[in-house]
Amino acid sequence: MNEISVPRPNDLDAFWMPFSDNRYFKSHPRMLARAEGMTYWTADGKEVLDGTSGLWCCNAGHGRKEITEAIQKQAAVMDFAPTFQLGHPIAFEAAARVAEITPEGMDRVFFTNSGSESADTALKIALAYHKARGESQRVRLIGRERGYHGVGFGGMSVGGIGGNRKQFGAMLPYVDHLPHTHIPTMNAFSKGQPKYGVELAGKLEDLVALHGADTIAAVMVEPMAGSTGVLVPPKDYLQRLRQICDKYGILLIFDEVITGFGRLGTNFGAERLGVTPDIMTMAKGLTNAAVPMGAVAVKNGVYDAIVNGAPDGIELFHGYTYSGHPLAAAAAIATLELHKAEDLPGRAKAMEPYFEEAAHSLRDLPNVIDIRNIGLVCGVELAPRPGRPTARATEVFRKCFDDGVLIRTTGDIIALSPPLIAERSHVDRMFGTLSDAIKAAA
Ligand code: PXG
Repeated sequence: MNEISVPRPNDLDAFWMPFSDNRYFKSHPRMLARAEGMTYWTADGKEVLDGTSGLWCCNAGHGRKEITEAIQKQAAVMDFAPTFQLGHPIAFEAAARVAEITPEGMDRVFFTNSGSESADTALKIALAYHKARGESQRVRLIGRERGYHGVGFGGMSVGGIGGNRKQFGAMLPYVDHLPHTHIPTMNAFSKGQPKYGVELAGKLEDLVALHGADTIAAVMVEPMAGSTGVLVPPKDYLQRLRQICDKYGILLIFDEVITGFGRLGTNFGAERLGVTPDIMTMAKGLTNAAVPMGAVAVKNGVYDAIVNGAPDGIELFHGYTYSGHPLAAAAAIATLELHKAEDLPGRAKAMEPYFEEAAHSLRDLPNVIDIRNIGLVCGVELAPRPGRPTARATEVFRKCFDDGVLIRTTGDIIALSPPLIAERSHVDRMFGTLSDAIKAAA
């Protein structure tokens, strides 16, 4: 193994870390220095089992040779080329590969560099679509409480996380929200889709009555809300949202940044949950996170309305310097090949029952108030320490890390979302270590 240069503590000042307690981290640094398969190694050589696929993104496991080599090869052939009014073959190939696995009829793909950019791109496409069809009064965007759509102004506004908004004052205007679907009194300890809550989709009818259907451009939801604590949609909820959107000509956007690329045991959440949106966002697993890349896939009719309906010249005044970046495109193609060759969504599906049982085996531990799961993801919700929300989960996180397992926490909810290559022995270790940490935090 090569020598890894580790910054000395007083070198930590310059990097303003994202979504982090900078002061705590810089006095208690936890550095990851190497990764392979299911495992990270810390800078001092300790092994840590990756229970979170990095940040829900390394679905094929770490250090996949096929992806690394594709990136290296592309970097040597052509590092960068513009995609504004020019093209390079690999970007078109990557888009075609994505279109191969999106739901039928969603064959047009716009490239971004992140989930946040994908969310904002999707919202802009929805607005441009209605304008192109002569309905420019449709400017209202509907999100959902506890929705996460990244940190751009569009995604932050349509998203439903108070903590992410409170520092920033004004949001996008003309935004409203559906209620979230988390009803622990009815659905605690559900396996897969919970039974109760379909009627919450009917709240869209209330927003239509309030604002007028002809002012609403789109509804954006995560098929399964990931980062706010693994909120699995109630049975028939998404079907009902789809029906109401159809009834009123409202576009349905699925944010598949987490649910895409096998996490739910299918290529996309849309497939697993049986509902096709008009627009879907993706990122993370698209390149296995080896190079940043996001994408937005749209129904062909959405593309046609905007592109074929436009006068000669640029049809959509939107894009990024790095849309379809050659290194990202190479990584995406190699990743999608791996997904197909190893049937990673199928592997996740095959592991789901074992993972589900392991997750629900924590049910009787102290302070566990809910466990929920679908595909290869689960949320374990803990009762907060009185007067100190998040403290208990933070203790669990730190103990798990010290004991060699990486988990993710949000509030007092623990999320596990391992790479789709996880074996039973990995699942056993993850939940065994988590179980000990929950007992220790009693
Ligand atoms: N949409 C969804 C559904 C996401 O989960 C984004 C958009 C934004 O993606 P970018 O690439 O701009 O970060 C995300 C990102 C967590 C966690 O701990 C989740 C995300 C990012 C970081 C941490 O749950 N999701």
